[in-house]
Amino acid sequence: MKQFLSINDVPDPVSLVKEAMAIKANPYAASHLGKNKTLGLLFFNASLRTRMSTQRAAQNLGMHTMVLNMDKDGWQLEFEDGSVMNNSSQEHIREAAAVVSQYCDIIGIRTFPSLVNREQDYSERVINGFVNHASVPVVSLESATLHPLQSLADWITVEEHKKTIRPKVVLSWAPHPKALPQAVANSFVQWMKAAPYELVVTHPKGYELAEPFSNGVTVEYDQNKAFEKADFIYAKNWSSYTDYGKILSEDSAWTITEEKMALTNNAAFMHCLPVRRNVVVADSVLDKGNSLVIQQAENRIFSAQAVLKAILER
Ligand code: AN0
Ligand code: CP
Repeated sequence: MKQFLSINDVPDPVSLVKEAMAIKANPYAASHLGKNKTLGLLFFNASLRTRMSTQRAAQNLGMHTMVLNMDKDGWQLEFEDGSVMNNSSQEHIREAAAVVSQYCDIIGIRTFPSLVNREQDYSERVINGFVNHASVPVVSLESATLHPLQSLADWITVEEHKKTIRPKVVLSWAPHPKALPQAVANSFVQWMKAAPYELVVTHPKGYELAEPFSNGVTVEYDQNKAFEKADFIYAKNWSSYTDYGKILSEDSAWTITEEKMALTNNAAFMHCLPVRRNVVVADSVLDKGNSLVIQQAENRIFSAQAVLKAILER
């Protein structure tokens, strides 16, 4: 694998899921592969899981890691070519990406969207800036539009817990007081389309996801109807793509409650975390036996490890 920005960088996603599950069963089998290799993790935004699970994955492969919180400790980057840098930005992406490439063998980038400038966000200005100017592979730790390490972990989790050959997986929008990226939802849809599952997406009108992620996906605007016969409920809030970055609804009728879960085929509950309790999902759903949120977070190690291993072996 040359880089990991989306599922499009994965030649065979089904095999990658199998590989991640094999790594989970035997996590130290390749503990010398990363000897004398360094993974640099650059965070432009907050993170708990990605930060820790990706470092753990690197350690399991014998790699060193360096973490830089770009938002607090880095220089403010400029992305425009030819710009006269007499304003707030202090360092150009051209130097920054080239320099980090001298210290690291793989670079991970977390960068959220502005949720103001749709064109700029969907052009993936920040992560593509690193791809274009780094001389080593780049891994997405959640970019403006996608969160592929999360989606891979989610697929592993469904595969581990499915009770039928072709389970029904429902991605449900849920309310949230702050505008959030579409990245987790976009990415989940993109990966689940490649999985041998039935996928249904449910959200209020106005929350349609961007093409090409959403094309061909079944959208059911009635959440109760979508939940019928569901085996997995994956909850996530996202802000509007069409009315870009806006919160169009905070309707608590969309909160995932035990009453909602009772409409399903005894479905497991999933969320990428962090989650706002009793806004996105009721305590009782999170604290019940069929919540898989901790298992998803655990699987973030093996999703990252499978990706780093494939890049080291390239
Ligand atoms: C982020 C998001 O929704 O993209 C990160 C999720 C992994 N969530 C929040 O900022 C709460
Ligand atoms: N799910 C996830 O990516 O969590 P963090 O934002 O804490 O890394």
